Amino acid sequence: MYNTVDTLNEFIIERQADFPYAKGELSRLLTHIALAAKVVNREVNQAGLVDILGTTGDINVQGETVQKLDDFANTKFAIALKGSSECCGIATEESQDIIKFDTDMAKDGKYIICIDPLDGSSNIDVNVSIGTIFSIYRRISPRGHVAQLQDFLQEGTKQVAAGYIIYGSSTMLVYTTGRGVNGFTLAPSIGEFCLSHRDIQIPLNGSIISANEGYYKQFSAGVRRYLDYCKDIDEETNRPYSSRYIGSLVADFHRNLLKGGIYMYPPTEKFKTGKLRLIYEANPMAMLVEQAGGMAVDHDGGRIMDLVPNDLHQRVPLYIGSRNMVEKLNDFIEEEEEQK
Ligand code: P6P
Repeated sequence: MYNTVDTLNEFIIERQADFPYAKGELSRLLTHIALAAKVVNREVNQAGLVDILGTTGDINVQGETVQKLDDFANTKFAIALKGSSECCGIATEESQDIIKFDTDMAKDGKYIICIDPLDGSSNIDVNVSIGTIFSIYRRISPRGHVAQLQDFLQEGTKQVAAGYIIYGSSTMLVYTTGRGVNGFTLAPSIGEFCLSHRDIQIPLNGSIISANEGYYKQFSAGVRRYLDYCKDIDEETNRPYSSRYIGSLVADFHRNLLKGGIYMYPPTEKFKTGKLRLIYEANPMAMLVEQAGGMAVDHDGGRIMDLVPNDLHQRVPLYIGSRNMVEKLNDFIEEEEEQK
């Protein structure tokens, strides 16, 4: 008797029943995202072999050099989302303004998507895992017309779905529609994402800290004290913790989601409001981590998903991961504030 394999498509259909009023639009959208992920995955895996490495010479809205694979991923996801006819527009890291889809079917689309097509792309040339991050909202502008900016400036609590694809030793798609987090591993032999991590829960405690400690001296006193606390020797609380940081949010987040840990990007001299972008990095990761039992806050200890965006590319400080670790960091930051 062979083991039945839950493919992503089967899982999406099964779970659609959870949403009695769902008519399949979100399911179709997720299916198109998975298709684009397979196309991007093929190129990422061959990046060292075909002329897709290196840069296009363009500079994106972040002032970062656009790697060819960035461009490729951005185009493939935009084509797939436009073709789904369920999405009326996207906000992407690679474009200053929203991209409004103008076909009649797309204009009638119920959803908008915020996407970082290839996060961590500076790691492409050194073969470190990179990822795609996406966040799905219901539009608030009237259907039958092009998307409007306010569709994209909703707080994270309004997300209907969020997820990422990690292009690593294996390629995985991890997503939530607000009923838990599930992970699917791409089986190249059959070209299907298969359920491999059902109902992911992040450990309440962890012993991994992920931060660029090259900026340690630029961090606030509270953050520095937390990092020092993590390095104290205390067997009872399993310290010192391990430091794991590979400069690719999706890869660092994914490891901490499965094993427990905290990812931190505090304010620095260069990024005084943090480096991570709210609508297509922090919010989707915050929805995932909360659905998995974790926590995501900014430097004031406020819930990331409560922040009301005022700009498509707004940056925020991000502390995200195991609940007890995020709360402990928050205590150190609050203590610092009280001493001011
Ligand atoms: P730094 C990649 O550019 C990214 O947005 C995240 O994926 C990653 O965690 C972070 O920036 C790395 O930033 O300043 O440590 O190189």
